[in-house]
Amino acid sequence: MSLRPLYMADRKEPGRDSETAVIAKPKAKTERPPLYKVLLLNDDYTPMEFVVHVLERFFGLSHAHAFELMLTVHKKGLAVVGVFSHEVAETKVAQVMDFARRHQHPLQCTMERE
Ligand code: TYC
Repeated sequence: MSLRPLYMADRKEPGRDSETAVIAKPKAKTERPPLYKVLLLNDDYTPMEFVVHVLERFFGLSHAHAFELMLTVHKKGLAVVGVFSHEVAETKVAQVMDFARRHQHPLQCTMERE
């Protein structure tokens, strides 16, 4: 014969109510999806102003930041111009490559896993 009050009759753990119950913390194992670097490559023919425009238009950079990054690519051969999810990186690369092709510039843009 139970001595517990009637309001606890259905509870599995005597003495624990909903305010004091210990709940096992779920293990935080939600993995973040990989990120991808979008790289712009230097070449000898694409006009500097065109590259600056690309960086402003497709990567949302200010004119000053776009100019600085264009110069980095020009001097170093390549630079990371952004880091995105796989889908967004693919879209950026396709937009840049299509825009360059339509303007008949040999500008190259690629992506690689971070
Ligand atoms: N090297 C080009 C020039 O002298 C400019 C340039 C910069 C081209 C960056 C491509 O990704 C590039 N006109």
